[in-house]
Parts: sequence; structure tokens; C-alpha cells
Amino acid sequence: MKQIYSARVKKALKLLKDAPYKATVVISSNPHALRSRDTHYPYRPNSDLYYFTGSYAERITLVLRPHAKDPVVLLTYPEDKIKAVWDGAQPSIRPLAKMLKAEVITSSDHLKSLLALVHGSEVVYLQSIAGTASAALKADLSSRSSLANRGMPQSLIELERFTARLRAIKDREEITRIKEAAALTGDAMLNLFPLLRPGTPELEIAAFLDYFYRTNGAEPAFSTIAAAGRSAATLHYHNLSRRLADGEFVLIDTGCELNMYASDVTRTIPIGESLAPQMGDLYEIVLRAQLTAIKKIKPGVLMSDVHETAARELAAGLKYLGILKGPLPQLMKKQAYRPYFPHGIGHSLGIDVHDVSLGANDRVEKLEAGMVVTIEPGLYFSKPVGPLPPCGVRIEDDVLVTAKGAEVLTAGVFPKGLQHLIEIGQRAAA
Ligand SMILES: [Mn+2]
Repeated sequence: MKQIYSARVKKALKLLKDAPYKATVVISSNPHALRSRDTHYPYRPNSDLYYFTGSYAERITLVLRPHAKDPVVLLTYPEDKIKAVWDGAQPSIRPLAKMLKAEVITSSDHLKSLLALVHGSEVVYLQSIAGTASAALKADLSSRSSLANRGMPQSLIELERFTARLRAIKDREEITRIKEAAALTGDAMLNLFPLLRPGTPELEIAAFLDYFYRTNGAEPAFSTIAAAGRSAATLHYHNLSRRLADGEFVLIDTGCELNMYASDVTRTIPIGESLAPQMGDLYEIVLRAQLTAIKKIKPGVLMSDVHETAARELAAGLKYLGILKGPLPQLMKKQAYRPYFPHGIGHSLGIDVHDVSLGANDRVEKLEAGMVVTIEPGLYFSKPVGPLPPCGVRIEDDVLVTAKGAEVLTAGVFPKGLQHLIEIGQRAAA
């Protein structure tokens, strides 16, 4: 298990060494995020630092510089006995240093240490996260006159430009962890059954899922969306102030972070006994778009192609419902579906729920074996349109790109077939 981290560091060093310039990477742990005044959010390790160390240690910085005598350096602060009284003692970083064959520098001035460590490099990859030593170095280097910068890296590049090359392609351990996070989300959704009936507050659905995650060693990977009826037309709906109602959908977009890896799933479930046939049609259109998009996935395909595939199905469906009119090629050319399908088809998934991508954005990402992406088409109506009341349908799964095609990592999460979902709703309502 532990070799995965040293193997990743080794791979990073090799990538850096193969570059035609002398490059150094500086990755700091996250600062504590302030919630308000003197209360903080629970601590979460920095994703890039975690990727290379597997460590939850705070106030450390990892430096990778393959051209130096000590290519791996860990910066740490001297022990703070008073802080330890309040927050508990920090675990020793010696085992981590041993695992990564790192030299440890204990210093109370990390900026000063970093300036010495990057001297002689031409390029340095740095973070922009306020409060990190890496960002402090970035600010310092960019504020200097060129004279004062002699011997210092002239090129300061955003860290993610480097780490994305590694993190975008998931190794076996990462895929296992994403699958475990997906399985836990599946369990949580199955345990949700009895709440899927008219009268349940949206908030109760979200609170139940959060409770389930936390009592199973995980936590929500993002704020759970539970959107009943018209609420679902708001893409990032967080009010959670309505109740589930008979004949409406509830859209549940949820995921957990387990062992630092995320799942991200959306299911849209009919509530009660009286779903209008047009609502059923709407559901089937989105499901068909999702299945067609997943079928399109294989190495070499662009995410924009996958998007286009889903969009064509959605446009054809909107035409069938009488909401769009005209020949399909023209509707596609005009992107007439955009008001109803305003977001992208998906995003990469990993340590971060919106994980790093190799393209300039998610849409131009060229798929490679080992990438994990979400596929999440949807249709949303903020006002009544034709026979449809204000509502939204989205269906989202997590998909691994394999050598030949795709593997749905969330296949076991929750049924997607409409008839099955209607039966679940009817059973919950009875
Ligand atoms: Mn998503």
C-alpha cells in the first residue's frame, strides 16, 4: 500500500527530470479554512499533497527537485507544545520521510527555506492557495526585481499544470477507492427508500445521506442536493425548503468522500402514485441520453463528442415532447437545447469531486484509459413548458475509461429504470 506514494513521487521526479529545464515542485499542506471568526471547517488535506504522501499532516511542504543532491525534501515546523495542548500533538513526519526517502528540514521560516531550495531552478510549480508556504514563495518571487531574482526560477507555473498529468489517470488503488466511495453512496441511497414518499422534507433526505456517510467513516463530498419538483430547475439548489409531493420528481445529487476519494451520483425519482405520462417521457429521454453518452466513451474520444451525443438525444426528445420544433440538424446547430440542458455532460472525478483535467476545460478533455468521469445529462424547466410543470431530471454515474470502452463504477448504486423507480415510490408511499 505504502509503495503507491513513493511510486508516485518517483514518477513525478522522472517527469521533472525529463523536462528540458531544471524544474522544482513545491506542494504545501492546506491551511485551516475559516468558517466564521474563530471557528474553522474540519481540516481537509490538500489533494496534491495527499496524492504524493497519503499524509494528513498539517503545516508541511513537500519539495521535489530531481537535479539536486536531495531530490525529496519535507519542510516541517518545530514542535509547538502550546498548540499541541489545544489540538493534540501532530504526528511525527519521520515515517513519511522514511517512506519517501526525504530529507527533513525543521524550520520556523518556510519561505526562507524554500528560497534556498528553489535557487538554481529555472521553473517552479507553485500553489495559489492563500496561507500556504508555496503561495508565499510565489508572491515573494513575483514581487522581486529581476536583479534580486538572479539564480531564482524565472518561470512560475501553477502546480496543477504539473500534477494533473499524473492525477488525471487513476491507478488501481485510486479506482478501488472510488468504487468504495460509490458503494457507500449506493448503500446510503438504498437506505433512503422509506423517505421517498410525499411529505418528506428535502432537508431530511440530505440530512439522512450526510448522517449515513458520517456514521460509515466518510463525509459528504459536496453539499447534498435534494430537490423536489420545481426546486430541481435550480442547478445548484441548496435551500432544501420544500417537501416531496405526489406526482413530482425528487432529484438527489449526492456523493461521499471515503479515504480521500469521491463518488458523485444523481438519481431522479418519481414520488407517489400519480406521475404524468409526459413526466415519464421526460425521464426516459434523459436516461436514453445518458446511456447513449456512456456507450460513446472510449480512449481517444473527446468529452465534447460525448456531450454532443447526449445533447442530440436530448434535442430529439425535446422535439418529441413538442417543446422544440424544426429539423434536428438545425436544432443541433443552433444548440436549441441549451436553455434546457445548460451544463456540461460531466467532469473528471477522483480525490476532488471536480478533479483535475488534462484539457483546458472538461469539454475538450481527450479521454484516456484510467480516467474517471461523471456522465450527467439533464433537462430543466424553471417555468411550465407545454405539458410539463417546472421540474428537472438529471441522471449521473461515475465512469472509468477502460482500454476498450467504459466501466460504470456506480452500476450498483440505485435502479435507473423508470418502472422500477415508480414501484419504489409506490412502496414507500403505501
Ligand atoms: Mn457531478
